[in-house]
Amino acid sequence: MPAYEDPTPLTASECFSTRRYDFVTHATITTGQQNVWVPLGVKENVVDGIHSFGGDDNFVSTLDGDAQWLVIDFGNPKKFTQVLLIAEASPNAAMSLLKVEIRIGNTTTTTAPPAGLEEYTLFGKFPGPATPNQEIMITSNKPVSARFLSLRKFDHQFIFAVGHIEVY
Ligand SMILES: [Ca+2]
Repeated sequence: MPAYEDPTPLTASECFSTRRYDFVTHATITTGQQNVWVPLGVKENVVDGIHSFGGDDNFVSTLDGDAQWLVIDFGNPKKFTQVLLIAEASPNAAMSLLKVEIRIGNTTTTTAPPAGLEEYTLFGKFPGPATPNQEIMITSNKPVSARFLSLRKFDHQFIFAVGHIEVY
């Protein structure tokens, strides 16, 4: 078998998909402190455009309440109506994803997160608790335009973990 070669305009075929473009893919992400006991729980897991529904495909924070947030920067304002959250695969999802607020904004906050996230407009809430790999779709009643999307967890009895986020 020949080794893989990247397609050229002459060898590639066009591919059409009805899948909507997810604005989170390859966006920039900032989070509270990652949990050192979960070395694979890096924030980049949330914005790589892939979700395996496996145990290692999450961002995982520390137990510290000040670490239980994330901000996604799309680079420029995007218009969307839906935010999809996917909980971690473990039964711990019941403790790692609940009492979450999603907020949106168009500038960086003047006060550092997580407190500064109050400056953003509320998009929706997920009271939880989540079930393993639960797909949580939060829909706005009208399209919004925002460059920044934040998540903040308000129950700090356990770590904050989120497997995946998509925005349409
Ligand atoms: Ca991922």
